[in-house]
Order: sequence, then C-alpha cells, then structure tokens
Amino acid sequence: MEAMLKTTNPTERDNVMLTATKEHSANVAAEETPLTDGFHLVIDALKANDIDTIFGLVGIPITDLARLAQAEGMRFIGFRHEQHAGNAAAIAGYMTQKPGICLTVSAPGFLNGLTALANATTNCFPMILISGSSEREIVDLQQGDYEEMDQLNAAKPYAKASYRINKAEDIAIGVARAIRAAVSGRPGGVYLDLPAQLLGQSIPAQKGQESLFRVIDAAPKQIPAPDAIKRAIDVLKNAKRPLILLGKGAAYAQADQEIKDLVEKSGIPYLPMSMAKGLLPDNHPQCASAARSFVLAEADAVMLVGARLNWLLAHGKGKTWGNHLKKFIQIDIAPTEIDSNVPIAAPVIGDVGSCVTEILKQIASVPKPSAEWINAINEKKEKNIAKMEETLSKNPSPMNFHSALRAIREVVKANPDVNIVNEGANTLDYARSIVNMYKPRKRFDSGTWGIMGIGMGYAIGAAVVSKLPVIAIEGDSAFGFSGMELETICRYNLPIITVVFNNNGVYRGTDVNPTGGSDVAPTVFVKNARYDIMMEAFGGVGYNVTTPEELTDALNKSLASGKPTVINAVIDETAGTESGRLTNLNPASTATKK
Ligand code: ADP
Ligand code: TZD
Repeated sequence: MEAMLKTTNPTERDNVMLTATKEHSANVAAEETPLTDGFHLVIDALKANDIDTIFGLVGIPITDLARLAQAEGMRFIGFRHEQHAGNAAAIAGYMTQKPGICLTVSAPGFLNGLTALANATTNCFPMILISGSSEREIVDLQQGDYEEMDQLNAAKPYAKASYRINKAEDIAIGVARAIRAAVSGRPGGVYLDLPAQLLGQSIPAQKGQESLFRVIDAAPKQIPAPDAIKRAIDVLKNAKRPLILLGKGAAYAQADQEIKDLVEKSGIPYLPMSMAKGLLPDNHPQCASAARSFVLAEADAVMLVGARLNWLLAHGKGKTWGNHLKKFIQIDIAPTEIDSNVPIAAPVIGDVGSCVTEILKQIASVPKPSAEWINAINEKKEKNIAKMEETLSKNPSPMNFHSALRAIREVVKANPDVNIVNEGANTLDYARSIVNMYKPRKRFDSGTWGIMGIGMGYAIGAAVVSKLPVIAIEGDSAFGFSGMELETICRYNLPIITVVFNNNGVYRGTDVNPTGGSDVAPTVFVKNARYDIMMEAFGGVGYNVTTPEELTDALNKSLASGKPTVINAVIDETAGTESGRLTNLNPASTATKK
C-alpha cells in the first residue's frame, strides 16, 4: 500500500487510497459498496474529537497515516527522534487539556516514544502514544517479524492505560477509550497499539461513518464532598501560620481565577512549584518564593493544591519542614495520592476548580493570617531579595549563571507572553528562582523526574500550541539530548530561541582525568563548542554571546524577528555545582581501599 501511495498531492493521494480499497473490495464483494479503511477511520475518529495536531516520525506501517492526517487538514509535525515528538505531545496535552498525540513506528520507534509516555504519566500530562505494530500472529509466536515487539505489554507499566485495536469497526471506540483514559481523573499517558493489518482493513464506509462519535465530557468535574470541605476549613481556622502550595496540577486545571481568589481572599501566603510559577505573577505580594525555606519550615498548616509531597517537597518531612509534622490539606483529583508520604489531616478529593470553588464559599469564616506571620515572611523576603539582587548585579567575566539569567529575567519581564522551557542542573535551579513568570502555563521544565531531554520537544510543542515565542534555557549537556530537533524547528520556522548555557560540560567543564590519560573526565565536553553554528547549518540564526548585554541584544533581536535562533551563551566553566542543588543525592563511596 505504501508503494501505491507515493503521490504527494493530497487529493490525488486520497483518491488513490479509495481506489486501492475499492479494487480490493471488488474482488471480495460483487456489489459496489463504498468502503473505508483503518487509516481513514483513525484520522476520522481523532478529528471527531477535535484533535488537530499529530507529533511523530514516519515509517512502516504509519507513513500513510501521517500523510492522510495532513491531507485531511490536520497538522503533522515530523521529528528527528520519537522521544521529542512524545515530549511535544505531552506538553501540548498539559497546555490544552486535550491529549497530545504522538505517532511512531513499531518496536524501536515505539520504545523511543515510550520514554516520553512514561514521563507524561509521571508528570500527569495527558498524551496518547499511537504506534504501529507488526503482525500479531508472528509477534506472538516470536517468529522474528520486522520490528517485532510485544508493544502493548511493554507499554503497560509506564502508561496510565494501554489498548490495542484489532478491528476497523472498533477504531472509534478505541480512540474514545484512549482519550478518556488520558484526560479523566489524574491525567496521564495512554498507549494505543495499531497493528499494521488494522490500518489496511476495510469496512463499508457507512458502517465506518456510523461508528464515529465525539467523547462526551471526557474529563468530568469531580465535586468534593461537603465534609471534606468542612475539614479543610477547620484546619485553616486553627492555623497560626498557614501556607498555600500551588503545583502543576493547579496550573493544569485552568482554574486561574478561582486560585487567584483563594489566595487573595484568604490572605494566605503561597509558594508556586516550578511549573505553577505564573499562575499568579511571581511578583505578587503574597508570593513567598523568596522566603521558601523559611515558610516551609515555619508553616503549621499547608494547603497543597495539585502538588505531590514527593522528592521535590522533601516528602513533606525532615529538616526542610522544620522537623515537625504539619497539618496538611491536600486538594487532588487522585484519592490514592493522599497519605502517600505523611498523614493528611484534610484530604479534599476533586478537580481543583470545583474544590477551590467550594472552599471559597466558606473562606470568609477563616480569620486572616496574623500580621506577625506575614511580617516575618516579608522581612525574610526583603533580605533574600536584596542578597540576590547584589549577586545578580555583578558582572563577572566570563558570565556566570546569575549575570546571564539577569539578562533573561529582564527580557521575560518585558515580554510576559513568551513561553519558557528550562532544563539542566545549575541552569535549571538558578533559572527557576531568578526568572519570574507572570502568566499561567508558560513555564515547562524537567518536572517530576528531573529529566534531561525535554528541551526541544517541549519547546516545539509549546510553540505549535501557543503560536507564541519560546525561550528555551538549556544547560549545554541538557541541550545535547534533543539538539537535532533544531532542524525540526527550522523546518517549521518556529519562533524558538534556544539559549545554551555553555560551560563546557555536565555541571561545569573543569574536571580532569585523574590518570592523566587522553580521555577527558566523565563530565567534560569539547571546549568552546559553538552551538550557534549548528543552527546556521539548518538556516536558522546563531549568536555567540559573552556578556549579559550581548545576550539581551540577541534575545531582543530574536524576539523581534521571530526566527529560529540559537544563542551560544559562554558561561564561566568553573561556575557550576555538581548536580546543582541536588549534590546531596549523589551516593558517597564508602570504600576504604581504592
Ligand atoms: P508539582 O510537581 O508542581 O508539585 P505534581 O505533578 O507533583 O506537581 O502534582 C500534580 C498533582 O495534581 C497530581 O497529584 C495530580 O493528581 C493532581 N491533578 C492533576 N490535575 C488535577 C485536577 N484537574 N484537579 C485536581 N488535581 C489534579
Ligand atoms: N539523563 C537523563 C535522561 N536525565 C538526567 N537528569 C541525567 C541524565 C543526569 N543529569 C542531571 O540530572 S543534570 C544533567 C544530567 C546529565 C546535565 C547537567 O549539565 P548541564 O547544566 O550542562 O545541562 P549545568 O547548568 O551546566 O549544570
């Protein structure tokens, strides 16, 4: 079939497909029943559910599926590696509440996409990984098919749900199940297996048409129980030092006004987790980010809104939390999240919008936090901000993370609509605290896994969905994981500015090989690499900058032009710390003998 469909004209190609299936059917059935097939039904079912974009990488058996998607008016964004297509789909899902779609070939393509699927599930992003798969009867008997793999079972541990569609008449139902599983309750990654033979299966066109439908209320509201709200209000009433903690579940929920009201009407200070930054502007007077350690240790009641007490929050206990258990209120859509690390005094199960709306109805009965608590926070904030400003105002040569990020901070302040993608170790940790965000769902980073490699995938997904510029703030190591997607960025002419914080290595560039051998140390890269020149190879724009002024200038020019750009920002190679702020997670050797 692939050979028969080589034409590039969509209409012509469509006709060829129909003719192909018709010819086939003429041999089977005497009457001239119009036929449709698996290819068409998959696209029809996605379109029936308002899915307008597929991120993927073509090959047997899904090339024609991608062609048909384009011919039918969908956008197909082709990548150079499936992991990045999957990451683009995942971030698109997070931004829109519609599952992002990633399309891959069998076995290796599927496995490349699986990393992104697992990452989406871990971060609670809705996405669907659709992979073609090889012939079932050969795969199941392990007879050595082309790209043979039991993909459905491989996907299961990493996906929220996994399905295979075997019959053309089940395609609409299969797609509906995948959509519902991805977006309802706690969102996550769903795997949908499409065997090659399904795509070529034909059924009467009318029967196919009748099978199509639109999923109704795919992510139903979940209203919290009244007694759960009462418990939460009671905890707040008895709190002396309350704190609200906003996570990316709150950002995902798109209940921005309700959350603003909750914060402002309660008067309670809040902390945003990294991807919740901008849900309220980071310069909001109640934002306690600049006094983070202080409020976590001192608060006596903490309301978690779409945030998990995982490693990013020191599991809710220990030194970070002042070595004593707090009273936690936890708003979450997933009941099993409650008590995962510490006992939760007031679980509130439901979607963020509904839960916060219910709490707001009674918030007037909660006394405002004491002036003592607010003043203590403000004092800490002022001190820390002054200290940070002093560090930021220095102009070391070569640049360090701080002086480079000062330049980016100012550009983002002047352009609050830009999306930010951020990964690396030091580059991530410093950017998170230095670069303020002003609008919701504009910061996308290494997330729950602390993963490297999301950079270009998230940047492409964010640019395609928002049609607004993206600044990707990338450690040089982090950038390398998805660097080849620069070609994708140029091919689709996306307004993505990638700033590579180039300090010649992982964390920094100064380690030496203790043997004196010619191999460099494990953390070290080629010195003084020019990532900007890579971009020029694909027709994009490259800048090499060594001062904050040059960086500002390059950013402003790139934003004005909207052209795909890489800025190679030369950073002092001694500036980074091992693993950034996670140095303590590196196990220490206890050997007594070398
Ligand atoms: P962060 O990393 O920002 O702390 P997490 O990813 O750890 O955030 O937590 C997000 C939480 O939000 C998850 O426990 C998830 O179940 C929850 N969540 C996701 N969407 C919703 C929603 N619409 N309503 C309520 N909770 C949600
Ligand atoms: N592989 C994957 C997929 N994820 C990871 N997190 C790592 C490896 C380990 N790792 C980190 O945790 S940060 C990092 C790696 C390789 C890169 C740090 O170097 P960088 O950033 O150049 O990107 P800085 O700013 O120089 O520290």
